[in-house]
Amino acid sequence: ENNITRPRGYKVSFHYNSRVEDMHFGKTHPMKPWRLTLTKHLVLGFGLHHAMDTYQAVAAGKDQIRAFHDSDYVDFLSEVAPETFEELCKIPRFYAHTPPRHENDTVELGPFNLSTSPGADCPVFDGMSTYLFLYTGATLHATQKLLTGQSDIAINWSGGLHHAHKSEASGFCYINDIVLSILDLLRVHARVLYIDIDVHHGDGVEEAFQRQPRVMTLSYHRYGPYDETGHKFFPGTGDISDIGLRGTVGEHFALNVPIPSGIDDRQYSYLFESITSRTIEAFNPSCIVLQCGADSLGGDRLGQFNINIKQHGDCVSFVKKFRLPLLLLGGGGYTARNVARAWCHETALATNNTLPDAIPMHIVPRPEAFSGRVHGDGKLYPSFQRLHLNDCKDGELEAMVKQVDW
Ligand code: ZL4
Ligand code: CA
Ligand code: ZN
Repeated sequence: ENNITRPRGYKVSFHYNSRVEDMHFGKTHPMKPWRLTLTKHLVLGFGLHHAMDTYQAVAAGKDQIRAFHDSDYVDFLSEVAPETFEELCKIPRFYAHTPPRHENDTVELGPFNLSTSPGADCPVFDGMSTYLFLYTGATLHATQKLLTGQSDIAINWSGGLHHAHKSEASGFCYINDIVLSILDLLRVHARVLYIDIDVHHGDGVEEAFQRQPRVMTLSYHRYGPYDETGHKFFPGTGDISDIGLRGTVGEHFALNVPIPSGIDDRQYSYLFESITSRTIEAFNPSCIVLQCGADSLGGDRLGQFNINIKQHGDCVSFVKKFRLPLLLLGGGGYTARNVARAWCHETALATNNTLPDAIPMHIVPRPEAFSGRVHGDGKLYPSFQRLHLNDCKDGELEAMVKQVDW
């Protein structure tokens, strides 16, 4: 099928459960689990599943999640639903975690920064617990495959939720599957390197390991002075001077690469390759976790970078060349068709396959098979015929990226 072959001399595993696709965060919320449906269909359509061991993820257990998260927070996440939210809010041990109200808050925030208001970053939605425990389960199983040596590269595009804190949801992230994975890796590996190419700062992972010299966190992200609306780009942290907690043994084991809007392929590649290679040389990790947030692509609904799928994938190839056990995770990505193209391309890179630019017609699912199916906001998404891997052309997107400052 389509000349897809298994890689020689190493093994790749793919961890996923299609039930995450049924979820929606709310009418116009930018996070669309539907992008994972698109990704899955491209991966299967190209026959890339023949090049990997594929595993259906099972939900993580509450105790596994307590390895990092607050016990009450885990209970709340496992019990919460739109119908139970109000009652749960009244329980004292949960109520105690409600953040103080800010006078210009547009949304009412409940315990742990969760909310049923439509404008919330972290809404409570139908099937939310299922979604959270599944993406976490997929990451933890992927981690297990790396630890046992059954996989050399393990992939979970539904994971990579880097903003979640110990007892607080943040920026569309509820459970920090990355922190949980690294905690498992630390049982066997002396040093773990975490690299984050999502357009946002990987603050949750950095914070969790700010005192830990055995984990080095390296995030590339949009960062800069206030924009014209008076806001900083989310989450507003990750300055170049931020290098881990001062005065602790963790100092110098965090690195941040703040980047202005509009960065192009050439500039990104220069930064990524010089800094990443120097970091690997100096830190000498025995395994790597790479968060591949696709909101760093040009034309992203939330991102402000201008890099192409080719360059995004080149970051994966560059890290892969070091031949260390590698966990590939998803993350952000808000222009669904580009997210799917990028992660499918990166699945091909991981398995040493090259995909044709255009999707051959015979593997394109018939569009009528999808019409009429409503995904959350009621809009029909573009059909697969438009998913060409070379759609995101160099320079073409410049006009879409606002040159705000710098
Ligand atoms: C939305 O349209 O900057 C949420 C969030 C909901 C539905 C309709 C409500 C309209 C954009 C974002 C009002 C929306 C106001 N709806 C949202 C300070 C903010 C408070 C919330 O890729 N308002 C917060 C989080 C970032 C903020 C980015 C990236 C995750 C990751 C890993 C997280 N939060 C201002 C915004 C919409 C919405 C439209 C939104 N939220 C854009 N950026 C944010 O790094 C997965
Ligand atoms: Ca980042
Ligand atoms: Zn992001």
